[in-house]
Amino acid sequence: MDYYNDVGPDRPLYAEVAITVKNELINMMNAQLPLQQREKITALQGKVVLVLGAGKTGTSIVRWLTCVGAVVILADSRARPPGIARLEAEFPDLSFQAGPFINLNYDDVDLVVTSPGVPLDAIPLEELKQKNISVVGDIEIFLCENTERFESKVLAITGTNGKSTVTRMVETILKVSGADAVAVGNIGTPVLDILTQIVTGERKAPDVFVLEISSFQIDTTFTLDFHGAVILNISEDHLDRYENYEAYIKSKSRIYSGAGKKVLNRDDPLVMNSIPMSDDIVTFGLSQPDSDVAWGVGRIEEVEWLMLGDQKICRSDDLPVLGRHNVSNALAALALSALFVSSNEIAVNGLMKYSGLDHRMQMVADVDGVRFFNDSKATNVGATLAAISGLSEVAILILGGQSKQQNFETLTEVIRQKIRTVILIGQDALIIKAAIEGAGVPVIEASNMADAVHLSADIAECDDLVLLSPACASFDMFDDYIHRGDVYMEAVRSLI
Ligand code: UMA
Ligand code: ADP
Repeated sequence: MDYYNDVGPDRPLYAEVAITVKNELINMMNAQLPLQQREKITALQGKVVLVLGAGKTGTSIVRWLTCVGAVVILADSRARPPGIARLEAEFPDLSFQAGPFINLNYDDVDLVVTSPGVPLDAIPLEELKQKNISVVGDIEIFLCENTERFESKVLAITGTNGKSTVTRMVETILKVSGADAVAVGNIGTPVLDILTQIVTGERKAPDVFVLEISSFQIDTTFTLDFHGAVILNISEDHLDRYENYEAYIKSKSRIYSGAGKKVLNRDDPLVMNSIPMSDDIVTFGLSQPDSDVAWGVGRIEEVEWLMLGDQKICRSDDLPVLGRHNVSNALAALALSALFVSSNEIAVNGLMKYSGLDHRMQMVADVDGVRFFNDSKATNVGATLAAISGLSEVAILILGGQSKQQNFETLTEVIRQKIRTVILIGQDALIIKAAIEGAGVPVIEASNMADAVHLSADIAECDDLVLLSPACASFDMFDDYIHRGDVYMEAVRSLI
């Protein structure tokens, strides 16, 4: 079970419990917040607010609520969650309750604010509905407060893969264009931490919040009214949290429910079918743009260009990132940024300053003509598929870990086309081996990451590329994807 998407060394013990978000639960959440209730969220002085989850988000919620004068109770399923000591030091009077949320006493509670990692079926929604107690996430509070107090613009970015990349690209483009932009949300900076800093005078409200929002966060947000929003792509992930794939798709689609510009991926039929066509839609994709509000690519005299309608924007081989998926990400970032940056030239300047994120197609070293890339953040098949598809050369692929019941056969065709040898690591190596058999390339099992790197160095020929893109969670061997990438890079550097 991996509803932490491979982040954080503190895997929860309660993860053994079967968890699904049923469609009715999301519907119940959607229906429970009529307009008149929203003021409850922004007028919390003296109100009793129960915060579920003592992680990064929970901590930011406690800070915010304390700042606005609410009476805070913090709850966590674990007796001593890792952040609790720091929170107790920061808030000595904090009331903390441990144990299953179903067993908590909600009688005197005015509002429940939950963390994204808490599955909805861990919360007694029916009981809370009867007691007229709303359940919201931190993003809902942030959006309501922002509308009431600051009126900063909000751009929202979701998708199965590429969220952090596009969020940082947009932030960089906007900053270079002179706007005060800040990336927040699922990318790792909880929105309420920034709001607290604004109201305490530590920083001013930015012109634009670039919000990376996960489907878990969308499920507890109701004021989904963004200046612009994009679903980058949809493929199977988090199926341990959703009743089925349809529920996951439905969750993502809600990002378009507001009034702003909707940016859609032409190459992804699930995204294109998620809302009816309308005037406020802009598209992007790896095909020739078919209208003047479409972003795409076009070939002119043997050169591939990123284009808006029939205007050339920049050469794709000038982009500072590797792979076709990153061309798609760059187009999405340009399309969203265009809501604020009037000149394409300035936007391109910004895009060129984006330096890439660690553990995403990160170049590690060139060892005797063999280039090693670290794509440890590829924790699902969709990400690895994109990474391999985007390669123009032959590669050796290091794959494996916890397979999360994904369908690895999806990789067979690209492996056949682009991969010379697959090296498998991790607990589900045999399952993956059976699934990719049809590719007809040699598959070798390695005992650990160092072994995998040494094997790949032995096999590789000059001009080959070695790619760690595991398509799996890492918890069987590592603390998280960052640890996995670091171990890989250390092994690669030891070859030099
Ligand atoms: N907890 C319970 N009971 C439960 C589940 C969790 O008590 O049933 C407690 C845990 O014991 C722990 C706390 O909740 O003390 C953790 O809360 P959390 O899982 O919501 O994690 P946070 O630290 O608050 O981090 C969250 C996001 N995590 C998840 O959605 C799982 C972070 O995204 C995000 O950066 C952060 O808020 C700030 O917004 C990470 C992620 O993996 C990167 N996101 C997934 C993804 O990208 O696919 C959705
Ligand atoms: P997220 O924040 O959605 O997890 P990241 O930008 O951190 O996305 O990238 C995660 C993984 O997905 C990386 O391995 C990266 O190479 C891959 N990836 C990035 N963009 C895309 C895309 N548009 N389509 C498919 N995979 C992608």
